[in-house]
Amino acid sequence: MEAIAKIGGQADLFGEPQLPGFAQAEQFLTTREEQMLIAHIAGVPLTPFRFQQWTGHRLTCSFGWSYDFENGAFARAEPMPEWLNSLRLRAAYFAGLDASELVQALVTRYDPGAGIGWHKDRPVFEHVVGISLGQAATLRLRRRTPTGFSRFNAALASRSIYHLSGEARHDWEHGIAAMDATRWSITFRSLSAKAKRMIEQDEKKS
Ligand SMILES: O=C(O)CCC(=O)C(=O)O
Repeated sequence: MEAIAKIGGQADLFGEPQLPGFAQAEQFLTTREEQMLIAHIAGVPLTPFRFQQWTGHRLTCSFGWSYDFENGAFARAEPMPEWLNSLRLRAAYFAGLDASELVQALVTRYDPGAGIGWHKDRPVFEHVVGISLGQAATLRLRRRTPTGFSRFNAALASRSIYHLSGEARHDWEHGIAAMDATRWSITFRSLSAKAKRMIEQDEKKS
């Protein structure tokens, strides 16, 4: 499985990502695998994403670890279900990671009209590896400059995968505009050094 680094739908023939830390590949899943994953997600207890007083239109469920945007709590969550095991292995291979590092999986359903606003992932997480199902979307990335923003748009075809790390993950914000048909995503995350230290300290105390 050779990953071709792409951005904005343009293949980079030299395999170098045009935005450092961003890589993606299309046709990561077959149509049958996509349908099976969507069927599994139908059995997941998804709940509306909540941020303080605000309820988002997208529905989510965390496995492994969860970050609660209402109170900032970072805690262990339900273990990853078995049906995510082989996907996690393949996602880790794509990202050049060991599967054991991808300890969190966030399953998200975006119904028509739902998207995700500009953000950087929480500092407790490090690598982000996302798989897209259903409606195609555009991952928008932006970084503040002295005069405004630098921007990149990356097409997220259904059944494709992307990896955010380093500069793309830490220095750039990302978001997805609202879509007019349902999209699902499964994002795997590793923990940051900071989170690992926090967990170690907590375990020593208990
Ligand atoms: O749905 C996606 O692929 C992106 C999700 C995302 O940015 C997030 O959960 O922080």
